[in-house]
Amino acid sequence: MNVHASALAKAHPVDEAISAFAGDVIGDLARHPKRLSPKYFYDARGSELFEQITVLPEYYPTRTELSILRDRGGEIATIIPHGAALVEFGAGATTKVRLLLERCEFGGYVPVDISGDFLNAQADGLRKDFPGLDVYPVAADFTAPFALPEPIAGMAKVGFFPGSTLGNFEPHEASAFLRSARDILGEGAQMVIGVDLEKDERTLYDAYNDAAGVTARFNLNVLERINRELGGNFDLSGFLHRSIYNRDRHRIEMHLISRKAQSVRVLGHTFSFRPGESIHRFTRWRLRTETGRRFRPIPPSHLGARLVTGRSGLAARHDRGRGRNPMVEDAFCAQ
Ligand code: AVI
Repeated sequence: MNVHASALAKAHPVDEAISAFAGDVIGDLARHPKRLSPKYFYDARGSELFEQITVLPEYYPTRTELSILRDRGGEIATIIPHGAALVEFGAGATTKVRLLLERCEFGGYVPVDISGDFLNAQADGLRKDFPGLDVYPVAADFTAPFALPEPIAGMAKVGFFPGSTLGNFEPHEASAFLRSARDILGEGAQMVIGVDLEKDERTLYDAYNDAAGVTARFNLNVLERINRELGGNFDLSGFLHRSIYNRDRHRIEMHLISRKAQSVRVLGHTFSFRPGESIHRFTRWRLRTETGRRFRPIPPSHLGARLVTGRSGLAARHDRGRGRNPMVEDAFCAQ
């Protein structure tokens, strides 16, 4: 049954969100190696810092994807049914979606994001810029099931998941997300997904270790959030941001490294850190072909096949473009 987004918000009171955050942080810091889930990096400050990352000279993904959407957006528009509802998973600053909104006639736009205040500000901006568009923001963790707003119930659905955020999931999480998206959108829905491809190591390294230190501030912000919301006592100067490219696993790993032996308390739990011990922030998987030892982007037609393994219920439909700094937008159809 579909429920309206305001009813959904009532069903997820703030203290429930904080206790999920607390439970995940305590569980993740007790693990070996310690880790923190990417979804908690996007509070209001984290979302602002991430927007600063997207315009850094070293951070190629946003620029690349915008150029694909600009150059090939018309082709994407041809597969989108007239009057469909567009559901964006993790909408953020809604920059990319504007290129689709300009080219397609949507019956409604549903930006879904965990950061409620940021989301509402974005929705207001879109209503001003696209006066004919009905915008139904949903403040939710898009990795878990959520209800779509009632007014879009009768419309065809198109999911939008740009930014290669799929690469921030572990492979089993990526399959689970795709299955969940398929269930939320329903049979016959389309899904447009942006995925980054393997590229030279220097480009990757620089994109996640920017000279201005914004990525470092973004990553350290989660420790500040733990201090503020969970009464933690992280000393931020005791941790250092470092991203490395793990060649064997074809992925960028972001770490917060302890500069010294130290103990941190969060909600009555004590976590000890050795000098040099890291909190694994998250990983960004790149996709590559299995053939040969050289890195090679997956031909887009194979990419679809690869993503559906894990029974996501999404079948590859079309490749819709490839940028100069290899990255693809693929379209899928839910079965
Ligand atoms: C949101 N996600 C796709 C970004 C990425 O490129 O993995 C997150 C990010 N974190 C630091 N830089 C970028």
